[in-house]
Amino acid sequence: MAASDVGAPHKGAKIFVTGHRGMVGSALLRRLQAGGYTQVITRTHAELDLVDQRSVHAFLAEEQPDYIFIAAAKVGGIQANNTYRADFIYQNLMIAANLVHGAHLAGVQRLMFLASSCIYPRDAAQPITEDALLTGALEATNEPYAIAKIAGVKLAECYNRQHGRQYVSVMPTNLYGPNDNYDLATSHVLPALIRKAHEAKQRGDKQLVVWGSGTPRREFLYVDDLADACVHLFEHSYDGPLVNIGCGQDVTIRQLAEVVKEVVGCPAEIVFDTSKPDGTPRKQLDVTRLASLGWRARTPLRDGIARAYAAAPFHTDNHRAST
Ligand code: GFB
Repeated sequence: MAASDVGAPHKGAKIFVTGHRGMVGSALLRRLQAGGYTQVITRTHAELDLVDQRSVHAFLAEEQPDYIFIAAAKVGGIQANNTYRADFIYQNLMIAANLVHGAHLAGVQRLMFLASSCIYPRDAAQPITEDALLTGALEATNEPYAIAKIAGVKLAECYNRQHGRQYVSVMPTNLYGPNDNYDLATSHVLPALIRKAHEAKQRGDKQLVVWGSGTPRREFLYVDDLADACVHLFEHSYDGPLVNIGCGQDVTIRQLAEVVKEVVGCPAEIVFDTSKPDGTPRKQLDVTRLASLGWRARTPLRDGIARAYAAAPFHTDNHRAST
């Protein structure tokens, strides 16, 4: 494993952040700008379709970035993953392959590929260490997404082995924060619960409907903490094996719903819709490797939820500000 200040990037390095309008990419952008990086480049989907090999390769050959953060992905919650299975596997495979191979062709020596904790086996021992990858069957609801992300991790690894590249993969846990997706049909659980609690409070509903049994456990990391961890690895020129990025603590979905209710100030009673899937019973990341590299999460869950709620597009203050 390598983490050193040797060859640490200079503030004028040309850094390409993919997916900068999404939750993760926008957090990376904020963090890099706050860190004084002066040449961060971005492209909207309309300007550059990352699924299109020819465009991506031409763009990278022309721009010659020093570093790429691969934060772009087709993402969604349990229902979106399970429903749009073809979109999830195809788009994520293409994004990873086009960017990794295109980076290599353009002579880009270093990049970071962001995978996800759901690529570990469904029944991995907890907390999940990095070496659990590919040791068992995947969770069915997100298998297409997981297969594509595993391919991305392996692509990076293969270009390192065959071509001496320094392509790093990180494994974030479940994320939340500003610019999250609040569409109830496609979102992850945390934004969904924030929105449901907000609307239940406004309407004076008696019940707050939570999917599944409430017993699955999930670990949640505030997205600005994730961005900070990624930039920490980048600044220390980390070029070792896969690194989990999490906070090291998990909660049940029921506990999460209780915290969200309190933060939002929603008095409704929690009820469970067990016709919806639970997904993986538990996926807590072991963050020993990340801690040994000198980083730990800072934002407590309750504070992060309060910040996410304050930034949500439907929050009263934001609504007033935008009308
Ligand atoms: O966040 P989530 O959609 O995805 O769901 P996963 C987590 C848990 O929360 C499941 C429950 O047990 C859901 O049934 N849940 C309760 C809800 N209420 C709700 C709700 O209103 N909306 C949603 N969405 N869930 C995803 C993967 O898995 O995690 C992706 O499918 C990705 O591939 C992502 O890896 C991080 O944590 O189960």
